[in-house]
Amino acid sequence: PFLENVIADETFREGQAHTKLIDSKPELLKFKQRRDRATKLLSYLSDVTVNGNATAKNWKPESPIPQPRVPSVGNTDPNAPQTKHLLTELGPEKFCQWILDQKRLLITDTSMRDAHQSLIATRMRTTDMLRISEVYAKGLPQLFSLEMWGGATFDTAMRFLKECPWERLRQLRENIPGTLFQMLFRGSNAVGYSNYPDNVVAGFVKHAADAGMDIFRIFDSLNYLPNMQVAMEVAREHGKVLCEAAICYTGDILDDKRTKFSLDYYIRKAKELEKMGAHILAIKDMAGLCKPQAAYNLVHALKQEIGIPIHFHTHDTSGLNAASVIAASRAGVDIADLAISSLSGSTSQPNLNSVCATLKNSEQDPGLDFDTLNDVSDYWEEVLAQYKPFDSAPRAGTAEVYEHEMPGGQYTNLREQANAMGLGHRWREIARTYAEVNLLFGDIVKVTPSSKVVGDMAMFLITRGIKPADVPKLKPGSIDWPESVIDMLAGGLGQPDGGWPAELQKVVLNNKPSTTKRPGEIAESVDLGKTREELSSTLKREASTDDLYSHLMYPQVFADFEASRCTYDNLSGLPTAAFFYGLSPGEEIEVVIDKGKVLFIKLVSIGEADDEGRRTLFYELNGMPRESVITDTR
Ligand code: 3PY
Ligand code: ZN
Repeated sequence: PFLENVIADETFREGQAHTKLIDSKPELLKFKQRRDRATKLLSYLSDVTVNGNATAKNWKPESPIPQPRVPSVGNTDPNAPQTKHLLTELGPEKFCQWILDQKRLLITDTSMRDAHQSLIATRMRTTDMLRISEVYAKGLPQLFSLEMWGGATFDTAMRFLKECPWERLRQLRENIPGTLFQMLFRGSNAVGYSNYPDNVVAGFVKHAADAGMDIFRIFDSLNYLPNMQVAMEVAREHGKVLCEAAICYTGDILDDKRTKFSLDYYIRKAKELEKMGAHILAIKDMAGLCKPQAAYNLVHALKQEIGIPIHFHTHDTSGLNAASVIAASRAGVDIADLAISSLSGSTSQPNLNSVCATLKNSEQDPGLDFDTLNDVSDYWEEVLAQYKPFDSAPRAGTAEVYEHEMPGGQYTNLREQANAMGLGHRWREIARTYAEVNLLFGDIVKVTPSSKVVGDMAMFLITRGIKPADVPKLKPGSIDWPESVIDMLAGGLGQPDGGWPAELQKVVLNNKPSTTKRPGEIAESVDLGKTREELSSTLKREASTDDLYSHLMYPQVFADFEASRCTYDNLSGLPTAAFFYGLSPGEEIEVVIDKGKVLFIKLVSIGEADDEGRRTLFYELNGMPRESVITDTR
């Protein structure tokens, strides 16, 4: 074990070992702890190698997938003013004036959040982000921000990747100190799917800001603005971060018959958000419904009505939303969300590289370096190859989105769910039912979590052969409706404009209580001190603030994550292919276990199963033979 430590040491590996190495690095003698970690890692690798990974559908590549190649940092511009430094220097108000003063279109790269949420079910692992972080930090200093946290990444990190979301945030912050970080925050639903008490929402925002978050894009899934107030106030009053409040775009402002979501509706919401203290307004077009002319009209009108910068977010589900970004830019939008080429298109954001190329030689040229953009795209393409079982986004754009209005992040999930239930061949019908359920609910904004409720109801009705239009005629109490539908119609997510349809409420609620009050007003505060004490006693260690908020958001997911950490330790340094698919005999990987500490693991061979199904796997760990036994449960 001592030799394993020496071999894993960076100084030794760089050939600078000398006889005083041990004197200067007493930690080399801490081999017991390291040995434990290595044993746990081998035990994870053995399990996934022999039994597969159920969350990756037990898919195996035909041949080992190599680690994606990291490009060298190319053309850096040390004089480019980096946004994080500017925000620190100027403070939020003056920084917003700086944004307004820029002629160029400022760009947010969504590759590390919405792009992978919308293309590969939010499965991108921290190591794939960290390995390219230096190229972002030094090669793309002109980026306005990186959206790299929040939305579905918080629970997915723990649930499927066995990673701590807070560690991801801190590690990326350390590696990318100059570019603003941005997160998606679901207002009173925080990073969850239901309402949380006000003090939990407030504490979460404060803790994320302390951990390195800069821009909080806050929205409500029904555009019910009172649900956004608490988070907005904390972000606003923090003093060092930006409160970006979003209007969620749905419907079509170009369609005179769709009167509920008219241009006036969005202007009214935007003005209210400006009054509530937003530093920036986001247009959150989560389904990609904002057609180019609509984007132009909307931005043009908003620019006359509000004084704060405007940030445009869309998805490319229709295949033509890059045109909407260009149109928004022509109308004077300040910032736009885009994804690097290989992670763009379809249910993800439009293509960052191509939009930049289109704007070159115009006043709006974002000024990013094309060689670096192409290098980063090559890197993400190789990263994507590791996530094949999760890659289910449609290959080409589809106009069907204007009918169903599903958010980009939900489309692939619902399609997967339909496939898993053997209903894949009835997709068009499911999409149509989703649209009809929206009308049944009174034509609402559909974004997490309201979109999930529409999806739950659509699947529920399809599997029972009930037509959405027939629901209001059913007898109250005759059907056990999905919990999420009952909660939403009882007011648990807040109120849509115009309220919930009364007939439908009667059928679904069947005399269960409902409210039109803001849900956070009713939810009791959590005693944070007491919760922390209880958590510490469950964990049998001091619960950190990270632990506290992970637990408050997702108690069971956090408990399972903690159990995985106890069994296997921290798995986030494993290369992605090894994490999902295990190793093939002869394959060797490098595992970063701490900064500057690498383990070299080679799988030599897999032994035959004994009578009880146990197999011994033979490894070399930093050149030394090691064995690990696992029960074959296939
Ligand atoms: C989320 O809430 O995760 C979303 O991406 C909504 O668009
Ligand atoms: Zn989105």
